[in-house]
Formats: sequence, C-alpha cells, structure tokens
Amino acid sequence: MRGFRKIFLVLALLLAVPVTAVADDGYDLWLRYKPVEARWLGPYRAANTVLVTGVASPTLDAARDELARGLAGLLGRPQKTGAVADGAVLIGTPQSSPAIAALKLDLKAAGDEGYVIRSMVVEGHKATVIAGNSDAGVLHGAFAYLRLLQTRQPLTGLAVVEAPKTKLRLLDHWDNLDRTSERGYAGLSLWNWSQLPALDKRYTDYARANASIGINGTVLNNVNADLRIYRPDYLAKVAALAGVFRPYGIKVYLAMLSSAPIQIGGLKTADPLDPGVIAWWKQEADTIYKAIPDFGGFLVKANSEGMPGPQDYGRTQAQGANVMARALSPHHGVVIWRAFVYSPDNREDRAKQAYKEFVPIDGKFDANVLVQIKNGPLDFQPREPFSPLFGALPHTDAMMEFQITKEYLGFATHLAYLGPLYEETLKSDTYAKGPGSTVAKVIDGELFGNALTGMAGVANTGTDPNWSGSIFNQANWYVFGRMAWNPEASARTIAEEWTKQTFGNDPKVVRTTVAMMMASRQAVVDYMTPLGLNMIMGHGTHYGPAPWDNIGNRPDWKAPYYHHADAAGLGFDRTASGSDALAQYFPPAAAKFADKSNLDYLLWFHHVGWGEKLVTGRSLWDELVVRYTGGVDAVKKMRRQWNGLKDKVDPERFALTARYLAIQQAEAQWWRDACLAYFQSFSKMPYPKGYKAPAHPLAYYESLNAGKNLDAALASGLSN
Ligand code: GCV
Repeated sequence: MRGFRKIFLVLALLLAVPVTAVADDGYDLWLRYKPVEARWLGPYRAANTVLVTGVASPTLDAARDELARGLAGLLGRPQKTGAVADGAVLIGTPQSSPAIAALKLDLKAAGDEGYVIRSMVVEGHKATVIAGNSDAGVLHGAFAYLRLLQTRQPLTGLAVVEAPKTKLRLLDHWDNLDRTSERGYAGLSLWNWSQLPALDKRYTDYARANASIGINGTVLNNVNADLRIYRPDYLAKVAALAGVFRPYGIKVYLAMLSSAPIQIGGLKTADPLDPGVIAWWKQEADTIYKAIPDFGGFLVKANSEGMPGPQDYGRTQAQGANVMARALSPHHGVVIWRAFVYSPDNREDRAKQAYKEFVPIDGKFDANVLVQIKNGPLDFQPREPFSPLFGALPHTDAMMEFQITKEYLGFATHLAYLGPLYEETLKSDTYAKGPGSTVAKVIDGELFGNALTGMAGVANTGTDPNWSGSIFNQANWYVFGRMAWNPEASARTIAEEWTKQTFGNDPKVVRTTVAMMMASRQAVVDYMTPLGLNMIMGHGTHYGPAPWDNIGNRPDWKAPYYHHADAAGLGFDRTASGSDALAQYFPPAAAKFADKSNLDYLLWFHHVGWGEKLVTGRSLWDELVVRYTGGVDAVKKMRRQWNGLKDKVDPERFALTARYLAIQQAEAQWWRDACLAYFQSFSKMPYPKGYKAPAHPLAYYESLNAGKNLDAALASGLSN
C-alpha cells in the first residue's frame, strides 16, 4: 500500500499533476516533509549541504535518519553525510561529537532531554549545530529543526534553547488485550498482541511521531487492567515494544491493579500493609525489570468504578500506592496513582469526592509516586472548571490527566481542536500561593518545587490509516505533546505549527484551518453542553444527547443528577446553599466561579431560574436557545470554510473531513433540537423570536435507528 502510494506520487509528479490532487490517507501525520516552494529551496539547500555525526548510538542514528529523511523530502535530493563544510548540520552531544565538544557550548539550559540549535562557525565553516546533553535531547532537537523547515523559518542566526518543563510526558492507552480500546474511535489498538514480539513498522512510526513532540512514555494497557499482561509471554511482547521505543527516548509503563497479589500472586489478601503482600510486590517488580530494565512504572486506578483498591482493606490511597512504589524504587520506577476516585453512592456531590479523598493524605506519598488528576472534577467534559485538587496538594507530586480521545466531544467525526481546552485549564489560576498560581505552574513543579512532574493524555491512536480517526484529531495528539513539553504554550501557535506541517504553508490554508480549529471546541460546548451543563450525553456510550437519561450503567449517576432541571430552573447548586463544592477552591478562584456573569460555568455552580436575566440581558431560557443555535451555526461556518479549501487540500483528506463536518452539522442539530425540546418541557417558556422549533426533534436519531443509511439520516438531520 505504502510502496504503491510512492509509485503513484512519482507518476503524478511526472505528469505535473498538482500535489493537492494526490490522494493522501494521512498516515504520515505532521511528519510529511513535502518539497518546499522554489523560493525556499536555495537558502534551505545551502544551509543543509551535509550532515555531520559523531559516535553512533541507536538514538543518534534515529536523529540522523530522521534528518536524512526529512531533508531529502523537503529539499528534493538525497541528503549527504560527511565532514564539516559550509552549510553543514552537526548533531550530537559533547560526548558523541568531538567537533561539538570543541565548541564548549553552554548546554545547561537544555537539561536532560532538551537541545540547542545554533548557527555557528565551526572549523572555519558556517554551520548549524544541534546539540544536547543526552542523545534523546539531540533527537528532540532534530525534530525541532525539521519543524523549522516545515514551517518555513529562516535558518540563519539560529539561537534556540529548549527544555521540557515537565518530566513525564505520557500517552495513556486504554487498550485491551483483545485489541479493543476503551473510548477509542480510531480502529483497533496498535498493539498486535497475537503477533508480538514480531514487530510492525507502525511501532517505529508511532515512536517517531511521539518523539517529534517530546512524549517520553507510553502506558500500553487500559487502566481497567487485564493482568494477563504480566504473564511471562506478555512481558516478552511488552519488552519487544520497549525495544522499539527505547531509541526514541520513550519508556514503557503498564497499568496495574491493587488486587494483583491475589489475582496473579495467588495470595489471600492484597492488603498493602501485609508482609506477604509487600514481599510479593518486590518480587513482581524484579520479574518485570528482568524483562524490561528501563520499565517506567505502574499506572493505577483504584477504588473507582468497581476497581479494587486499598479502601477494601481500610487503607488509604497513599498506603496503596506506597507498597508498589517501594518495590519499584530500587529500579527507579514510579507509581502514577489516579485521583479519579468516587463512590457509587451519589449522596455526596461527585465533583467533591476526589478532593475529600486526597487532601487529607497530602504529603503521605513516597517520593516516587505521582498523583494523576483529571483536568476537571468530573470526567473530560467539553468544558469543566479545573479540578480543585490542583493547588490543594502542596506536598504531593501532582500530574495532569487530559483526554485526547474525544469520549464526550463527538468521537472521531466531530471537529474539536482540544488546544483551547488544555490551555484554558493550564492557564486557570488556582490562587494556591496568591495570583499567578496557575495549574501549569502546579504541574510543572514551579509552584511547589516538585521533583517529579508530568502530564498524561488518554491516547486517540488506533489502526486507522490516519491513526486518530480523523485528520483533525491528529492535531489533538500533537497539541497534547507540545503542551506537555511546555504547559504555557499557546494553543493558537501550536495550531498554526500543526497546520503548516499537515496541510502546507499556503496562507489561505493556514488562516482558514487555524480559524476553524480555534473556534471548534467552543462550538462543541455550545451545541452539546452550553453555559456549564455537563454529563448529558447518551447512555454508556457518551455519544449524542440524552439529558433525560442514564450516564453509564450506574443507576445513581443519571443525567438529571448533573443538570437538576425542574420547573423553577436549571443547573447544579454548588454554592453554600447547595453542595458547596465551591469551598474546595481558594477564595479568589471560588469567587470567579461564583460570579454569575461567568457564563462558561454558570450551570456548573448554580441552579438558575428559567426567567432569570443573565449578564447578556437575556433570560436563561433564551440564552440557552441562543447558545445551542450558535453552536450549530458555528459548525455550518466550519463547513463553508472547509469547502473553500477544496482546491488546496488533497482529495482524500479533503473528502474525509468534508464528510465528517456534514455528520457534525447533522449531529449538532440533533443535540440542539433534542436538548431544547427536553429543557423546554421544564421551562414551559416560548422559544425566542427567530427560532423555529423543529416539529420532530429526534428525526436524525430515529432515522438512523430505523436502519436508514447515513446519507438519508443526514438529510433528515440537515433539513432544518
Ligand atoms: C477507563 C470514565 C470513562 C471510562 C474510564 C474512566 C476512567 O468513566 O467513561 O471509560 O475507564 O472514566 O478514567 O477510569
């Protein structure tokens, strides 16, 4: 297939067919390395005459190979390697390259995994130096250098110094051993367990993509873990993957369960304080490290959604984590303990439960434990306030968990660039140590001086040719990696960077695509869960509107629990007159959320009367209609914008995206119509002027259920 594409490309070039006419399945992600425009060719070729390497290592070879591949693609000629000359690009560390050692570069700011890229005179020649303190740093520098070319930056006067602000930058795969993926919408799991330890080229391309954005770890299996993965035959498979990822600076981690001493150890208890259990964890760690000497550590979901945990023995989450941590510590492994803990009993506001569980045990975790906190207090909603745990654990290494896969934001088809969601959370001020105590500063360790820091993203990769279910979903993988590297980075800048690498540097393409991306997440918020609504998605699927229905299979956590619609109004009172979840925030942050003019969180924190006048001058009911309608209009606009790029994007990626946008529009209308019809049954207020309520709000859904094909269903959904 790939070879065939190459032949096709050559033929197309020979026939002088414009590049945009060549079909492209998106496999190459943002590492496309397409030929640069004529005006860049001269200066770029002059600055890249020869690659100069030093003593080889698997990682430095990967850096060299990537540069050779990238420069050959971009500059349309094979890339030479050799000795220093004018236009040379030198890569290495002071240890691997005598030429770089001789430059006596100050590499302190590059840290363990960063790099410098400098234009310099080397041995009398004008050259570019890509150097780091470690081979992984050099590899990251090589990708950064290629990014400069892919985004058409000048290659003169370069003085770049970069180091990641967080230590652990991980993808969490919720992948099962049967290759299904919990909340995965991009095909099967990438890990072909029945064929491993035999390797697939795709594993290397996965590692390349991750290294290009600085990701340095991957948790291979679902947090709802199947412990067969710890069998010797599976560990050999895991070791094979670790071997592919190692040269790319990526460590392998595995999800673990607290009950493992019973489930796979054959013990009678998994009590973390039991001497037999303590000994078993040590022995299990030794076994794992024999197979994978640089194993990263465990990710654990405990006492949540039916998972076992230390509470089963009357122990704290810290005691549960520490028993594992002490077994991993001699091997330099870590335990990542999730704060996603809530009980099946809904008498306590779910949004308050994790805080109540973890704040009392702040400071009780061993040095090699990180507590991984979802960005919001509930569960990856289109918009949530930041979790009050950020800032509330000054003596604990707190790590961010974002979701990249769009469990609650329309799966593969809806275009929702998550950069603004990540940025909004990271820029939120916790006020833990006064103004400026942002979530970013909590998780990069600046605020509390943490030794361990990190950010994890629930992966959206799968066996789909384009890896992520849609072309635009690739941007979410990309922005996650870039923000894990620098939690203070700008979502817009990253969108621009991604677009240029993915769709090219044509200003109209960049302008249009970035505008679509930057508006897309708010559009989803508006047509799904405006004004702070949340958890009104369908059944256990989390797809489509179902404000009337049950979320998941837990009877006590129904959608009406979250929105509290009644004859008087709508929204969850989390002020002092309600659950007082507000009190878990530092007072200035609480005051911002309490402010009713902060419409983004209005119904998250308040039960508001249907007729109550909002800061916009409209009643809540009218505002709700305006928001739902605005969300749909925003999708219509994205479709128009995308259609304007028809002659500028290759037909395959264009058509896929156009089709998905049509589905998105139909489903946005489905959301609007279904939610408004439902909420109006409470508000009993007339629709505002100009809004025509559909006679049949569930037409799209029902036509799909009636077995109509998608086009027919779309037609019914698009009819108004
Ligand atoms: C992996 C939500 C999801 C579950 C997920 C869970 C978690 O409830 O719907 O699929 O389980 O979060 O984060 O553990």
